Amino acid sequence: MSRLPGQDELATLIVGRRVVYRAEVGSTNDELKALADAGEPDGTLFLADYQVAGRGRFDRQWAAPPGTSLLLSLLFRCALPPERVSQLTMLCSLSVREAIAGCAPAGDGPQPTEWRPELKWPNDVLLNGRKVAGLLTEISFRGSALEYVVVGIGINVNLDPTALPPGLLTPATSLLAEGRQPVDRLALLLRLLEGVDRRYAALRAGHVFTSDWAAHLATLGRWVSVAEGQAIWEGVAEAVEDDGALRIRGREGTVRRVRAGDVSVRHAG
Ligand code: BT5
Repeated sequence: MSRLPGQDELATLIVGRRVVYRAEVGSTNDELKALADAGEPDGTLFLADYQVAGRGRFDRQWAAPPGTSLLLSLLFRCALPPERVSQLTMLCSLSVREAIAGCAPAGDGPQPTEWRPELKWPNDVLLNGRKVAGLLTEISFRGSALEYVVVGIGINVNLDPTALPPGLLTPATSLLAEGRQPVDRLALLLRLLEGVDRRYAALRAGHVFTSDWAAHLATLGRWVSVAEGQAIWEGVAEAVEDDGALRIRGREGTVRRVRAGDVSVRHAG
């Protein structure tokens, strides 16, 4: 980052009030978990310009050439029952999609360009059908109680998607590729932190984000195929539940709840 968010320009109560920046790290999630174990406060933001070991789910790689992306992790310490942790992922991905929507270029015609990013269960953000961001939520327990949650967020901002490794799970894009002009990463970060802070306050006041999240989910109502470990479930994605599970109704009417997995949308039913 050319500079970090100044506390005077950040209109948040908790999220990003403390910022730790390193130009290059292994993974921002790993760095923030180590800091959390040492007592960092609720809302701490860990930011990097390059990760040599950026991770997705199931230890997959998250790739981003240096200085092209937003690579960050947020620390949440709140008394949530473990089955509600997905609400933190939901509120963060809703904030990512809102922040991205606010980056649409002005356009040269009378109509401004409109971006409608969508969510892909369980943790992707899509722009024009391609993956523009991914989230990785990790939880630490003390005994059976939640100690803290780290939500890692990677957003493809000014990168050339063709520079990413071949064979990605979902075709990728970036804000630069879609808008054909660079996006100010600091402005995007400030918008993101403000959205997360506002929604985090609502969560602590008892708000549930499931219906808002479901409203932006590209997957609902479509015929999907979900890989869960070695198993593959096919059916219509009917609903998401408060714990983040996807409910799928199979051809023979059986209903299955899938908690973690990879979904691909199929055209045929
Ligand atoms: C994710 O996992 O999408 C979660 C990504 C989270 C990354 C952030 S960056 C900051 C923080 N620190 C970390 O170490 N991680 C978090 P998953 O759904 O498992 O998708 C991973 C897959 O996405 C990979 O196997 C690739 O196929 C693909 N991929 C890798 N880099 C990508 C990119 N820049 N854009 C789009 N797809 C990518």
